[in-house]
Amino acid sequence: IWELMQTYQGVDQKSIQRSIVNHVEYTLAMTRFNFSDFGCYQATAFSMRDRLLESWNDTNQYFTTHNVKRVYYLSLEFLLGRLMQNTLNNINMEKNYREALLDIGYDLERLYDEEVDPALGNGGLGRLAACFLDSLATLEVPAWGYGIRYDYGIFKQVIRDGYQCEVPDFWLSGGNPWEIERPEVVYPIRFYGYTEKYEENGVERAQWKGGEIVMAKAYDTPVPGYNTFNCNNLRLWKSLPAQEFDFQSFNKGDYLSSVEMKQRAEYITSVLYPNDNSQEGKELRLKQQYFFCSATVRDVIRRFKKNNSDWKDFPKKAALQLNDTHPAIAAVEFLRILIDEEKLDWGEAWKILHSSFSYTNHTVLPEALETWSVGLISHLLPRHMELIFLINHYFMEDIAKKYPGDYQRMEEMSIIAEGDDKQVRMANLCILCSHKVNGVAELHTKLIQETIFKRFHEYFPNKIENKTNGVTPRRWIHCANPKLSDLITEALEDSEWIGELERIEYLENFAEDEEFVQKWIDIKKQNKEKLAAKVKEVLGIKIPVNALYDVQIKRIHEYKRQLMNILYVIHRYLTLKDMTPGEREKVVPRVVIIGGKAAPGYHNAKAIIKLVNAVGDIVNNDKDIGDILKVIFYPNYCVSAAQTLIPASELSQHISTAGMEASGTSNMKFVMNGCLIIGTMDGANVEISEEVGEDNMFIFGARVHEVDDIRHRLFAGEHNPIGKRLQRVFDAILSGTFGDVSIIHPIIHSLMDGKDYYLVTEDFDSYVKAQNKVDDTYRDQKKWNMMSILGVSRSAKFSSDRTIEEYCDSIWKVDRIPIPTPS
Ligand code: 26M
Repeated sequence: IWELMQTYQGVDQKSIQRSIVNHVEYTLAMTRFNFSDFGCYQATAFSMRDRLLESWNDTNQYFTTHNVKRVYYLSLEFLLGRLMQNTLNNINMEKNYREALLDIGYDLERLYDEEVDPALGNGGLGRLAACFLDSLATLEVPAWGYGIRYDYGIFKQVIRDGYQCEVPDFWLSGGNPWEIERPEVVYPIRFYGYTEKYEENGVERAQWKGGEIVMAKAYDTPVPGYNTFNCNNLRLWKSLPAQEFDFQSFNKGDYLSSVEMKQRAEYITSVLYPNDNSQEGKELRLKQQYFFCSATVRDVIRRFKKNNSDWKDFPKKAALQLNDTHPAIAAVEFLRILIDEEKLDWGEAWKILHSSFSYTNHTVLPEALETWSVGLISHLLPRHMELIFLINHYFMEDIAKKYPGDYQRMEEMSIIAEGDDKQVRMANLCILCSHKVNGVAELHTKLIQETIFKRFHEYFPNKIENKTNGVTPRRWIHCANPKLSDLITEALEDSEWIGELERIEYLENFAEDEEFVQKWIDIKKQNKEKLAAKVKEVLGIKIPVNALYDVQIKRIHEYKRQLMNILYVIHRYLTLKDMTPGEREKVVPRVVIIGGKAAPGYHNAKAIIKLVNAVGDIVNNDKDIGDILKVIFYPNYCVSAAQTLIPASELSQHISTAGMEASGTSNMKFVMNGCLIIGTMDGANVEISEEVGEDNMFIFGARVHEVDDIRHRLFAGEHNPIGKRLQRVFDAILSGTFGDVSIIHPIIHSLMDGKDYYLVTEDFDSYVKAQNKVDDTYRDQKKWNMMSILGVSRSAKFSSDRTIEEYCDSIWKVDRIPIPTPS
């Protein structure tokens, strides 16, 4: 059989070409004499998938035979980004494919651009899941990602008249060559209905009956690691109508309602909810959550049972990680199956559940903490609601025993928030069901221990711990910035650093090496040129390459303070206008780029986008200003855009109100690409400053411990008078300097009234000072470049490989299992 497979698996030019052309003709049914770039992209992807499947199969077979412990990463979002370049680099075949394609007249880089960006995520949380998959595979950890195969990913952002418009992203329209449909892996999923109780040997169990059945079908995407034969899997579920059920209605003659039922079933996995750090309690969202959790838990149990017969062994074979509370219902589903179907008693079931589940918190924002109404859960998942009440009942008994009479504490710790509209607090449920809970940066973890989860931290002192986020250097240095990657490899004399980022420390020795620094400068310049060309192509605006590229790209949210950024830009513009042409020439030219999507229902975020566009329109067309200041709103920010923007940036903004950004992860990507940071002491910025040194960053603003007091002062009406500079900025906005931006006026007025929850006015002066320091430093290019190189050389901590190693050691207790390379 191995002999027969050589057609596909050869690494020589002819084999690669043969497999591509075969796919053109037999998979795509196109003619081999003339195929488009898109056709060639698809055929090339199929030929790569063939290779991946071989190691995918070997990996899974090996893990099954050796009955190893697996990690299951449950997430409603995986923001993968394009797969072709990453895959080719991970399997070390980029060069072979480039040459093979060139020989038949195709340019590999052009093919990369043919790929749609699979965007099944909102932002940081989804992208983190994708970086984790890459590190898990690279570290040879047996791991599967589980999620939803949405038909529509995050919407495409189009700007009309300066306002955001949302366009559906039907990413599957051209087919998806990376996935494998698994028609044989299907599970029935129940909704609604009722429960029937019965007692068995003194244990109360239930049968969940009636309601509706929807089928879950699996789609697999291979996840290759860097420089290993191991290949993990990402399994995404799609909803389908259940046949048997339809026939019932059909037989009753209710044809139309049977069709409607089918459509309702398919609707479940249609669309990713575009909220980021805010929740709305929509029934369809809860349906998505349960649908995916039930299918996943059943699949995990089926795999366990293939090789094991004793339930007590489950925690030795499976670790389930909940990516925020979104998959929380998986824990209850697992408990339900153990008790009602596997007939375990409560104590046994609870122990197994608790030893195998763990939960990551990604936010302290109150509007993002998930709650579901008891009424909705009872209606949709009646048995789960009963089990949640039971879990809570036993827990409240324990609390009452430990703190007799402390009703306040019981109220705080209860899973159920009492009131007219009783709510289930999903975070409390997750903490109880997990043996470990983690925050995503040191500061964030400390905050959850001391604020939102304070009582839990007192009661379970060893449960809540820190796992600082990380990002994969494969995608974020090696693929996004190939020239920088080559230079690092040249300096370090081999490419091992890509798989072991600790080695990058050695780069420090080159921070003042003139030849090296010159190459460093040239690479940044080339990346800036590439971005400038892109900006010209999408916006028709010419941006100068000799200016400082200042970038803020992330979801638009008030706490991230894009508003403060643009207010400063206006201040800079007004200051330039005051100057004589001679004075203006001495100012450091800047290109300010802001990009990001606003949740469709988030009015204030959308108003900020309008303001940025309006300011750009005026500034970019002002003859007095010319190339000294350009303001760009980069539309439809996404993973592939990030891969162009980050390598071209010189300064990036991470300026959230202290205490509000759990970690941030793009801050790490920017540092790895030689970009300097202007930022607050928030999230992972704190740890970045510890690693690279405070002198190598531009830190400003109120610190976490000051924020509460400042807010109290502001809201007690004791706000400082708005400074002259900021008042002038407000006046310009309100008087129409930037056209009709009335949508932002209410926000400006409340800032002037001191209603400034995010401390924009409070931090403004210190922000201006930091910006001045940026300009001064940029004038000293020698210093700037040294800071840039030092940043990269001290970025090793922020590799997601380090993060994943920590999860493996202290949460999952799993080992690295390299599979034998085929001879
Ligand atoms: C909730 C309800 C309904 C629909 C969607 C949501 C929802 C989706 C995504 C809520 C929050 C979501 O993501 C939050 C998020 O991305 N948090 C970020 O996580 C990153 C990784 O840990 C951190 O670096 C960021 O600081 C944090 O904001």
